[in-house]
Formats: sequence, C-alpha cells, structure tokens
Amino acid sequence: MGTLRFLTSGESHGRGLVTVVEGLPAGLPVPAERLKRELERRRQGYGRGGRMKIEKDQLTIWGGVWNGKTTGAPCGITIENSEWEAWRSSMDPQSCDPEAVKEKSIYCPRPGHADLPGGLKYGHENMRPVLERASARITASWAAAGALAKLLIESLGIQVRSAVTNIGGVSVKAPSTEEEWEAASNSSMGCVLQSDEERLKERIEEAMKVGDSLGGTFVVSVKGLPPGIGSYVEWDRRLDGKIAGALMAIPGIKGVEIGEGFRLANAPGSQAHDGIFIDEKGMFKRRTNHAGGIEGGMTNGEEVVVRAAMKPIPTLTKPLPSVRMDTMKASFAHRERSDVCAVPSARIVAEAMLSWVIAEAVMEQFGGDTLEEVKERFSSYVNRVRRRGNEKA
Ligand code: EPS
Repeated sequence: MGTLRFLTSGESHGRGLVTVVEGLPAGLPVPAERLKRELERRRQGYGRGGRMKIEKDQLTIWGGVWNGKTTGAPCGITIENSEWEAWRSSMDPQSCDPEAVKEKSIYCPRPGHADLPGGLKYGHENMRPVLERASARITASWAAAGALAKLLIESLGIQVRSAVTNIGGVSVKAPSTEEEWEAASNSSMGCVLQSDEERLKERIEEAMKVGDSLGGTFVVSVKGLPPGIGSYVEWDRRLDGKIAGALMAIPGIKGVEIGEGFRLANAPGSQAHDGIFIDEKGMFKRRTNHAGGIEGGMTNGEEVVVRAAMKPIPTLTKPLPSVRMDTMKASFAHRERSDVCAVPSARIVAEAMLSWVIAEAVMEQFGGDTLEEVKERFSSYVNRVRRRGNEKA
C-alpha cells in the first residue's frame, strides 16, 4: 500500500458518489473553485449524451480540509447525482418499488461493456447493478481525487496536461509548444486548433446520424519532474507500470504507450534512444525524447509523454446481437441513453489519474506530514540530482 490512497463508492444513478482521499500532507491549499473547474472540464466535449447537460456535479467536502487547507486527515468528498429523485424508486439502497425495478431491469448484455462478465461474476441476472457501478460516472470521483493530487504536485512545480489526437479516424494536430499545450488544455475538445475542433465535431455528428459511437486517442504530458522518480529495483516500483495501469483502468481504454512505444519496436537501437549531453547550465539533457521521459521504470528528467487509445462506447442505438440472461434466447443488446464519444472527457480523467500516480510516487519517495516537509525533501533531492551534472562539468 502506498502512502497516498483513495477509495470511492456510488452508482451512476444512485444518490451520488463518495470519495475518500487519504495520505495528503497537511497545509495544502484546496481552492473549491479549482475542484469545481476540474469536474467541469470532465463534463465538456462534444458527443456526450443528455446526461452531461443535466449533471452539475454538486461537490461537498466533508472532512480533511479546514479553512481552505488540508489538515492531514482523510479528505471526504461527495458529488451528487442530479437525477437521484427520478431514480430513487428503482435505486434506493434499502427499499425499491418492484415495478420501478422491473422497468429499469436489463437482461441483454452489451458487447464491449461489463454487463456479461459482471453479471456472471456477481450473479446478477438483471444486470442493472453491474452497469451502475461499471459506469464511467465514477470517473467524476477520480477527477476529484486527481484534482487534489494535481494541487499537490503543482505545488512542487509539476504540470500535467493533455490533448486529443484522434477521434474516429480523424487525426488532429498534437501540441508541441507551451502555447499549444495551453490551448489544448483549455479547449473543450482538447484541440490545439479551432479548425480541428470543428473537424472532430463533424466526425461525431456523422456517427450520431447513423446511430454509431466513436473512440479515439489522446496524449498526456507531465513537465517538471526530476530524474529518478519511480524505481527499477522491483517490478511493482516501476513508474511506467503504474502509469500504464492507472490509464488502462479508465473505462474504455484499450491501449497505453509511453513515449514512442509501438513505433520503437520497428526502429533500430541507434534511432530509438535519446543521446545524453550536458547543457550550458551543467544539466543532463536529451535532444530527443523517444523514451517519453521514462527509462528503467524511472523518470529521466525529460517530459513524460503518455498516449492512450479509447474504444468506441459500447451502448449503441443500433445494438449488436446479444443473448437474454433470463431466457438464454438470442436478442439485441440493451439500449439506453448514452454518449456517442467520450474521448475529450477521458483525457481529463487521464490527467487526473496520471496526477494521482505521480503524487503517489512523490509521497512514497519523499513522504512528509506537512506540505512544507514534502517541499523541502523534494527540493533537496532535486538539488542533489541536478547538481551532479554541474559538479563534473
Ligand atoms: C455512462 C452512460 C451515460 C454517461 C455516463 C457514463 O450515463 P446515462 O446512462 O445516465 O445517460 O453520461 O457518464 C456520466 C454520467 C459521467 O458523469 O461521465 C456509462 O454507461 O458508462
């Protein structure tokens, strides 16, 4: 168990979501506006269903924050589901109306969703409880936990940003300059260019018209990390493993690569690695970043670059063949109000999860009960590893 951890509870159409974050140092400023903003960013993007127009993600902090700063105690956050009253009769934890339960029951698993394996695993013939918890609604909780992690690492000068690179086969410009990362970060579609936003929206509209759904790819970047975060000494200490695991755990993600990942498999070694030199300030530097900022399961001081691929949403208005769980007869998959594309939201969740993994690694490596302690230990480490290049130059 790491020193930083979070747990969640809640269903997509239940009363709301509960998040408990434990292990944050005391004294971290937590501006409510910032948490709200991260949740808002996750709700944006073209191609989300009607639900995102309804949800307000009403957020309440229950503990662990006092007068705008963390206290060192577990930080409890709830996010209310806006439609709870409408769903109460079929989702109440203690006593539901049998008619309402029947009306909301789901017997035809959707290919690509958790429905079938989850129903078999937990013994739910009516798969309603499976899809309620497997729903990507829970990523609102992850965004809240990730926002706290982001605040922590930002206070150490570490910055996490993301951009969408492709939706449904339409590729768009990936950011490279500081201004471009900023533009993509502030764009609801995660694009550098306004014209690319329009192209992605058109592609989503096309899919909408024919009752289909779309996936895509995005990139997440972390700047400001010193070399040596993570470790090579055991498999479960490797930062690349933790990054890939956290991103892969986001609903719909089927592929994660660090740096030039799959392309490197085709390149000769002479063109795959990043030559080392000492820059004018006496720092170890690289002119290329094929490794995506990770070598030997540790950061190497360059920008960490992670790309992920999201499959299309499994809920389709023109459903795929399925089998009824109650009668075992051939049927079509369950249809429900759904999104057409959630790639722009998934990249915000990826920012949250990557922030989480980095914050976890930083806390494991440096520890500290107060933010001041963490900052001191982090900066003395940074001075040590950065000085090394200077000493010998
Ligand atoms: C989701 C289905 C949709 C999405 C939901 C995830 O919800 P509903 O079935 O209520 O229309 O809107 O995402 C969110 C609620 C959210 O906050 O991101 C699913 O089946 O995964």
